[in-house]
Amino acid sequence: MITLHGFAASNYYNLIKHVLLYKQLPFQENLIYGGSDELLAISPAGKVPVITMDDGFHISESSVICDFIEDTYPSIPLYPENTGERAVVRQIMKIAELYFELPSRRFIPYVLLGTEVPESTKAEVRQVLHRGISALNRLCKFSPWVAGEQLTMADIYVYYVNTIVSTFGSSQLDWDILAEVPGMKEWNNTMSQSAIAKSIEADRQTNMPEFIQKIKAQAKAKAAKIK
Ligand SMILES: N[C@@H](CCC(=O)N[C@@H](CS)C(=O)NCC(=O)O)C(=O)O
Repeated sequence: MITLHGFAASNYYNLIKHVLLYKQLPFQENLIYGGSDELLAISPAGKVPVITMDDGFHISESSVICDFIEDTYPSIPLYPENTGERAVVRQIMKIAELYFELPSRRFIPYVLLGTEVPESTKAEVRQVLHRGISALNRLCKFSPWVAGEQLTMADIYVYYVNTIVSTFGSSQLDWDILAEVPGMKEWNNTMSQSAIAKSIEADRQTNMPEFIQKIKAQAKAKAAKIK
């Protein structure tokens, strides 16, 4: 059976969990947080999610895990058959990661430590997000799914990216970023209504207090070391 390592407060973890559930693959969850030797032993960058296969093979990096799952378990496909169309799905995922997810994540350390985000950081983030908005405007179809008629990996990927983008867009930039891509809010709402997305959201909310406690304890330990 596949083991999915990580924690439910992580949107990256949740996107892989959504893929496994969508493809109806049996898996077990192993609760593990960042910064542990146990995690470094299976994830070169010490990041979650990671999956472990029955034969002890470990793989990390969400988009790589998505491809690996699809290649290993092609039934209930999440990529189109046509190679060009597959590439477009991956292009949407990459653009969402680079120009939506990663800039939005720059706010996380400030929010967790309860400190003000410098205006210069906000300006840099805004600039990258503008690039993401204009790229996704060109690429996303919402007819009815992100890449067209078939629900693909890009739908699952962008949906979990958007959890971070919309949270920090509104709290840090006072900006409804999803509204900048016509059709995205309606599609996002459809995605949130699926039984899989709802169960993952319930698990996220359950894990959030423990995750925040963990991060605060890690920050305290770091500060004590510096002293
Ligand atoms: N590039 C990685 C990023 C994953 C990532 O940032 N995971 C976060 C949780 S959402 C993490 O492991 N943080 C722990 C740490 O940085 O120590 C991916 O695509 O999977």
